[in-house]
Amino acid sequence: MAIDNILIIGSNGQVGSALVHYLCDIYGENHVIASDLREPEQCPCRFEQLDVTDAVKLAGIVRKYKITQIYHLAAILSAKGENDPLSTWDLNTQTYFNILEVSRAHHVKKIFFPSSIAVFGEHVNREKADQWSYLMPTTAYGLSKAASENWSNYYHIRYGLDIRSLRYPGIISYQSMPGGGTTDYAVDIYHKAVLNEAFTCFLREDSTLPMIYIDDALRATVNLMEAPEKQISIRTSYNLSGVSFSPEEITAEILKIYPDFSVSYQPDFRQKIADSWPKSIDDAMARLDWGWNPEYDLTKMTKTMIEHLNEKYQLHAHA
Ligand code: AKB
Repeated sequence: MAIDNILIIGSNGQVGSALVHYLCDIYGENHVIASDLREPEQCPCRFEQLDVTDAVKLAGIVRKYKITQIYHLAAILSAKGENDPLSTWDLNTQTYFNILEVSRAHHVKKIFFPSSIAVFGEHVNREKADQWSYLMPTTAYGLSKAASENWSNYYHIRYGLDIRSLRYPGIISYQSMPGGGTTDYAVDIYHKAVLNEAFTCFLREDSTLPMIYIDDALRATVNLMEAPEKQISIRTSYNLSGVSFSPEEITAEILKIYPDFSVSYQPDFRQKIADSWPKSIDDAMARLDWGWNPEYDLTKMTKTMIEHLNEKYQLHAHA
């Protein structure tokens, strides 16, 4: 059986920079092409400079490498998106339409589209958002994700494109820093702890949000993409759950390792975004359809993050 050729769009971002390595390990570096606006310092596979608003260039890359799968990870996130809502909508939706149309024209077999907990808003069960919740997002980012979920379903029904999607919670990773999100505090806090610096949190101490550790997020993504087509019953996007916690809970966990760590709270405009999102989400459909089960709780994630960041900062210090 021929091995797929996979294009990752947005390979320098928080998920992309970890996914490149994960996919190279599975499919081999000759079958993975990374792409982003700028060339990274290091990349385990071939890299193509790509601004995905340029559909012609995207089509050229798809033809050149006979791409059969696309992972689309380029987007403006929730907090940054509020600086310029219309440009956020334009960029997030236009890039997706380019990918859908190029895939249709060039027979790309599978597409991964990352949606987000940002699709939820008013009229949702905040304690545990159901898969089939009414979607009334309050950010431009959330609006673009909710609309794109429905476009995914449309392209599947109308053109038979095999698009698979997850509603990612906030992703916690050590490989690179997230940028422009409301859940970013939960990555930054670990860096500050390891660097022995005080942390000022832009959310209130009791703001519980759904999060997921990067290893679980990568495993979920590739398990979904690898699942037999007949097991995929949702063509908008699957709720995906990892672990839910608040700033005071993550702080308590870090204090077990760094007892002198100090955190203060200065909620800003991001608090309102966090308040519009559910505390946890019900991922029963992902469990049922393709066997999803997270492996990281808050304690395991904290230990692992701190180990990786210590390693990373020591390497930098000795470089
Ligand atoms: C954000 O905070 O905007 C993202 C997300 C939850 O999609 N991390």
